[in-house]
Amino acid sequence: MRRSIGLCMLLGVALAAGGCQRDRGAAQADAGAPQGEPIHAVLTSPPNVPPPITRNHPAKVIVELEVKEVKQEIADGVFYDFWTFGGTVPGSFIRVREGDTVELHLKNPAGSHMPHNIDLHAVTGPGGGAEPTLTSPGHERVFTFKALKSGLYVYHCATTPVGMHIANGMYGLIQVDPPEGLPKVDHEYYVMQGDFYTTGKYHEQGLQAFDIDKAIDERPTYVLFNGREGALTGERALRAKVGETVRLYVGNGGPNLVSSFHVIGAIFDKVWDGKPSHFEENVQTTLIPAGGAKVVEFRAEVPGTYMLVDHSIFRAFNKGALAMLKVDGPGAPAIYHATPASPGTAPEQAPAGHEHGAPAPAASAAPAAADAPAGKVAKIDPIARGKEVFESTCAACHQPTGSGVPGAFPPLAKSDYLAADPKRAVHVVLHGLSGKVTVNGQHYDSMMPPFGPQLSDEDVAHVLTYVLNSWGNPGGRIHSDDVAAARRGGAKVEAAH
Ligand code: HEC
Ligand SMILES: [Cu+2]
Repeated sequence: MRRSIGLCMLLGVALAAGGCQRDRGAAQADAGAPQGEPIHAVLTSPPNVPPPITRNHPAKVIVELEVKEVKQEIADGVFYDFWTFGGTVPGSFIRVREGDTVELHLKNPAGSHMPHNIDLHAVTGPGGGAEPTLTSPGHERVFTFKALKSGLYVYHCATTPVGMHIANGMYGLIQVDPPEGLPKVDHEYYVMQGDFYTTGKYHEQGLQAFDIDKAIDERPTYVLFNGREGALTGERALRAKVGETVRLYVGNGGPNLVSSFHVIGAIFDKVWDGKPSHFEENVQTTLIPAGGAKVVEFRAEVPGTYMLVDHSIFRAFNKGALAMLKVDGPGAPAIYHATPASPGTAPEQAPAGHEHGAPAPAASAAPAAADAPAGKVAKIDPIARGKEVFESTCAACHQPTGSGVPGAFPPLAKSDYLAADPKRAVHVVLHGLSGKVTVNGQHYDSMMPPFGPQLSDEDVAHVLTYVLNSWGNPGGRIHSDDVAAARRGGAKVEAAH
């Protein structure tokens, strides 16, 4: 007791006198004074979450957070100068227990260009800690608060210009566990959405600067989970096994957009916002406001790849807001059973996880591309890369073997239309094709959607190079310069010929 009284006096400025009296009666509102030796918080990088708190008493918890300004890939071959808490977007995950007294150290290293601070939504008090943590490069500041209320909270930088600090990646999550803890699950993951504004277009290569006009107009170039297109796809997908329970801590850093968070093919058993014991059940899509967070839970029932998306769906397929959860294990035909397609009615190997004929995800979500070393884009094998783009983007219609589907999708294998003018195919992929076309003597009068908005110049070049060198086609090479020129030229192909 002497210890707590001593601490009360020490923190006299921060804690009201009433708080000190209450710790004798262990009032519920603030759970009393910290007990035992101070604890150093375990911080994790996304998608990892620190282990649950098993203590049965409040403690003093020391959190050491360092600001890092880092140049990182935001998409394949596209670089951005991120500002971060701990070197990642989103920042390090913090986990404490309700009633804990958190001593937060914010360090801003000497090499930084900006002052930074932190506003934690788990704080009760003006500015969430922003003012006492404002730290210039080369300094460290300390701020103490009591985590009064359990829940999942966003933290972010609140240094002017606030919008720019957030848009550059300065946000993360702090989970305040309830005193009784959360029910045990098999996997906990950390996923956070953010919108990004670059001067270049979507997938424009090289270092991209922040575009303040786009940010003010709320016209993001990228909408991403965990700060990079493909951060959680392919080899980096989240994992679970059939029968396991998955808990996602999902935040939205904004700065502008509200997320319609959805997992394609799953129904959330529980979703909560605020007090963990007050959850909703059987939720399909949950709104996550900018500066808000939700916890979602579900059980993996059927094996396969599940896409995590912002269901404002152009963001998912054209701006990058797409992650994956891969579930391994035995099939569950009583719950989900696919009748094999009769020949020609469906692609032979539809890429897993596509929602009802929705366009394939932007090709850069493909595993091999996600693993491409930074800055080595030029060394990509065009044929291998083109095959990936083809399988994720074109095969659903033209079939994995390029055979097409009679009456619906023309063949790309031995296509006389393609052979007659390979450069014309660049326009077809960029701008789409509609109206009457004749391929190998068969007439088609259908519509191919434009892929220009979702494929980079390189990917259009690679996929056509792959097509030209496959299935008995004449060979040849399309270069990204050809694609760039065709983009500038603009004109749509006149289908009838
Ligand atoms: C949603 C279905 C669909 C997807 C996906 C699709 N296409 Fe097409 N494609 C068509 C249709 C339909 C036509 C014929 C359009 C018409 O009838 O006017 C066509 C025509 C073509 C043609 C010219 C005709 C021929 O057979 O040579 C080429 C080349 C082509 N597509 C390439 C691609 C490539 C490369 C991709 C992937 C980047 C792709 N398509 C994705 C539906 C699709
Ligand atoms: Cu900042």
